[in-house]
Amino acid sequence: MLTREQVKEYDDIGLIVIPSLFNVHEIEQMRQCFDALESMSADMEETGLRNGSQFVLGRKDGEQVIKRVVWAGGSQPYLLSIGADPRLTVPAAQLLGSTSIEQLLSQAHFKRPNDGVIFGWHQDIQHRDKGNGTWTDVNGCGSFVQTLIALDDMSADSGPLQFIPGSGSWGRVDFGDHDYDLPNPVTKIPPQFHDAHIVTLIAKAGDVLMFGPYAAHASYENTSSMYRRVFINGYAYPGANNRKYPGDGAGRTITVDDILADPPVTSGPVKHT
Ligand SMILES: O=C(O)CCC(=O)C(=O)O
Repeated sequence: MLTREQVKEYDDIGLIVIPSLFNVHEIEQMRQCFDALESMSADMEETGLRNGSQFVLGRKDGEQVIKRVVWAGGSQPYLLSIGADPRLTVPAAQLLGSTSIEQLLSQAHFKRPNDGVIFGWHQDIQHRDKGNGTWTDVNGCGSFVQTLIALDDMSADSGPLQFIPGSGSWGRVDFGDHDYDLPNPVTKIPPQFHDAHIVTLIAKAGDVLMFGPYAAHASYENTSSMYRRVFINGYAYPGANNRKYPGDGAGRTITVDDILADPPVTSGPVKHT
């Protein structure tokens, strides 16, 4: 469970960092799953579904770029078990105010050195609520919690997450269309956004960041010589999402009482050819 102070920090600032939530062995297992995903993508020519995970691919200088793997747990049971782990799901349930939560995201970001992958300024609500009734804010607090596990140290030059403290209480603002490939920091500047307020989050492998759907954040190219991998698990209040996410089993319901009674059994990475 999160402490009262952590919940207050989440409410006031919009983001909390929980240091060393996963240990070295677990991080190594997650990295091996990422290696397996990378191998699976090697002969893929274009974006598509493979073994239950959706690979979003691009190209830079003739080389394949993995922009993200959506529902990475679809092909990697260990990642799926991490998505049900009480260290993520209990705080998510607490922040959402429901013992039953829907897991929408199990997403792998690789950010290989100089691969051009960026995530321009946005709020996650832009990706949840696509209009036309795709999203309902059932709990009145945005109904979504994002968790991000650092699999590598996030340093100033490895494309770390940047964030605006206090943005969690902005509600939805307009950053314009969020195009992952655009090099410009913001496509539209909402009045609340000021460069001077940006903080860069330096994290260690094993640390976890948690934030809500209105937290304004971005991250830029990894110009270091090391990978900057993060594993993202996102949870919604039941009934908030009205859209089908790609990947086998995406949108599963997790009941925290069940998880605490019977914690997930973890297995190793799966290499699909
Ligand atoms: O991998 C990153 O730095 C981007 C994370 C992000 O934009 C998100 O979790 O919504």
